Amino acid sequence: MNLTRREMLGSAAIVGGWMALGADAAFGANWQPSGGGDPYTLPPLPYDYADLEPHIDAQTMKLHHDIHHAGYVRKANEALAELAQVRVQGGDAVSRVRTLTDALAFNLSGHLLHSVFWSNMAKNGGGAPDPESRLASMIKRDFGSLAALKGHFNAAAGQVQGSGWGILAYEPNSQRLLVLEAEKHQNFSVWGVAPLMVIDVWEHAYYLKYQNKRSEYITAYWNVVNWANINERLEAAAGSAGQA
Ligand code: MN3
Repeated sequence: MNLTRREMLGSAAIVGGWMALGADAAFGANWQPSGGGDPYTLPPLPYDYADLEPHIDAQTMKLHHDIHHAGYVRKANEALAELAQVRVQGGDAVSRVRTLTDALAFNLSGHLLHSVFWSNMAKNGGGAPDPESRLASMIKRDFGSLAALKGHFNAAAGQVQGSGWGILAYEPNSQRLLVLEAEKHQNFSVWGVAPLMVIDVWEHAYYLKYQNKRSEYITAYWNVVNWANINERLEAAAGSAGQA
């Protein structure tokens, strides 16, 4: 996936707390409208269900992608369609805007984060970022070391109350990396950031294999991290800014 600054700036969507810094750049090529039909489509996994074994099991990957992620895509499309109906109907129907906007934020944020999540992982992943990469130098500058980032990220993901995400994001105003967490898919988000590396800590992401041991799942995640993808996302989001 080659992402350019132009593509990144090509569209900015503001959705439920996420400003997508360029749709393709932040979320991959398949999340956005493709002409006719539904605005959002489920991106295929970039690998086979079993490719992340033994760290993430094939059954979890299949259910997670084919059922859970697909559900967010479908419901985001439904929310948009219902909002369009409300605009036409007017009158009492307008009272549904708050509920539908909430549904749009939740489901579209879920779609976007899952799209990032799949691409953040790879068969034979793990290790560390290329030491020559912008990602490696920004991690060192903003966190001190990769180990410090991992400790911070693990804590954020581990401490999410209930269902949510751990997130490494690029914040364009300060041109820095931030570790964030999200409850559900959208709460605690920060305007304007580009999610670079995310981990889903909803129980559906790990319970079949790890049961209640979320921390073991988070530890295992580092064995499948696709650092090249994360650096690519950073390059697309940061462009010529913030050269570390
Ligand atoms: Mn999920």
